[in-house]
Amino acid sequence: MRFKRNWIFTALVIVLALVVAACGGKKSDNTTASNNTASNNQVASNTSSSTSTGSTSTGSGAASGEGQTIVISMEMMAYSPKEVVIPPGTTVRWVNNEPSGLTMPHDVVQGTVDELQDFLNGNHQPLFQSPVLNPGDYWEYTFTEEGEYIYGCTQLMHFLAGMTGKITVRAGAEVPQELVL
Ligand SMILES: [Cu+2]
Repeated sequence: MRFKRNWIFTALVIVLALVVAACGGKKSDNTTASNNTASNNQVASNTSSSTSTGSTSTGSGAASGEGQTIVISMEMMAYSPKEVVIPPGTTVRWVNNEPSGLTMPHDVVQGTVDELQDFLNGNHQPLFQSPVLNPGDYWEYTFTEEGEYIYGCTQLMHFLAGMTGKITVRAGAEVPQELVL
C-alpha cells in the first residue's frame, strides 16, 4: 500500500515537470516570433519609404521617420514629453531648458526607479547614460532596438521626485512630428 502511494506521487511529479517544461518552451518560441516580426517590419518600412513622394506637413511618414531627431526638453525638473513612441533609428536629443541663471543640472540614465537606486550604489549598468547636463547643454542617443526604455535623472536623485520618462521603440511607429528637431 505504502509503495503504491509513493509511485503515484512520483508519477504526479513527473507530469508536473513535463507541464512546466512545455510552458517554458512556448515562452521562448514567442520571443523568437516577435523578433522575426520586428525585422520584417523594418524591411517593409524601408521599402515603402523609397516609393513615397515626400509630402512634408501631413506627417504621413512613418516610413520616412528613420534617421530623424526628436527633442525632449528637461524643464521644471521633468522630461517633456514624459513618454514618446518612435520607430527604430530615431535619435532622441535631451535638452536642459532650465533658466540659464539656475544651477539645475540634469542627466539621462536608463533604468527603473529601483535600478537607478542600484545605479547610484554601483550595482546597475545602464544601457545609456548621459554626462551631467547643465542649462543649455544637450545629449543625444539613437535607438536602434525595439523595446521600452525607462529612464530617469540621477542628479540629486530627481528620479525620486518624479523626473522619469519612457521611450517606446516600435517598428512602424510614426515619429512625433511636433517634436522633430
Ligand atoms: Cu534632474
